Amino acid sequence: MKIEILTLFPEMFEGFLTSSILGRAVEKNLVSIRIHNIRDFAANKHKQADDYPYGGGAGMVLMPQPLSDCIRHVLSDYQDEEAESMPKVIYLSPQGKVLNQKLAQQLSKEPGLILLCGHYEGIDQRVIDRYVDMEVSIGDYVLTGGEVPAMALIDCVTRLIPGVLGSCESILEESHTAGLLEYPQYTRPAVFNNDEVPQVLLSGDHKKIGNWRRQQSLKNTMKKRPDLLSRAALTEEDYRMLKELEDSN
Ligand code: 4FV
Repeated sequence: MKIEILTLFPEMFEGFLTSSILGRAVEKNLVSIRIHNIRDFAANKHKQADDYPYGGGAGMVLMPQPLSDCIRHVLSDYQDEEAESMPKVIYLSPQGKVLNQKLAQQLSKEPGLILLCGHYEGIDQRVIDRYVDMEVSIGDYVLTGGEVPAMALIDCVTRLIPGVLGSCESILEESHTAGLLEYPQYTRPAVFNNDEVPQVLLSGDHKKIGNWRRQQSLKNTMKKRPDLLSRAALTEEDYRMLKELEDSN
């Protein structure tokens, strides 16, 4: 997957693109990421890229010329691509479709993503109307810029690309992958501050461990996110476990 990041603050991505899982994915050429400084495309001699909003109001809006020319520059690298291979232009915005695991899975199948990071009050609407394929939000709150949302989107999308994570199982049982929250995780030592790891996890009995983990997922979801239960793909055994959990409360 090719990812193009358009931002006024390239320095915000230092570290993020070279660390951890994403850093290794880039090293393995599973993901390629380029950062484009919108300010470099400002036509005025002062390299101004934002201005006051028409109609008044607080804050600044990203001007259409620098951002449009930056987008056109990036798109020119894809001019020979077939339509279905063109990267999706995504604007990170509180007005967007809220990012969840299902959307992340959909986006992980795209050949490329062009991520527009607004800042301050956002970007000129004419850029959205002309170039944006999809607005995506990371939640119903307002941030200073789209850079943090872009990092969140890149993280949750790229880890779903085959080969990025060591073991595909780690995706299958994660929170929200199957519509439930994940079970509790433990690691060495088996006893820490007199707190013991559940014995079943030390038993080596994979069937028992699997059943315990499913029960814990259901318990976690029922307690923390009961709204997910109505949308989850549950088996008859799941419903039996849920009934047991409800009866034990
Ligand atoms: C945001 C969000 C967000 C609004 C104006 C940056 C800010 C400026 N982006 N999910 N919530 N963006 O608050 O994606 O463009």
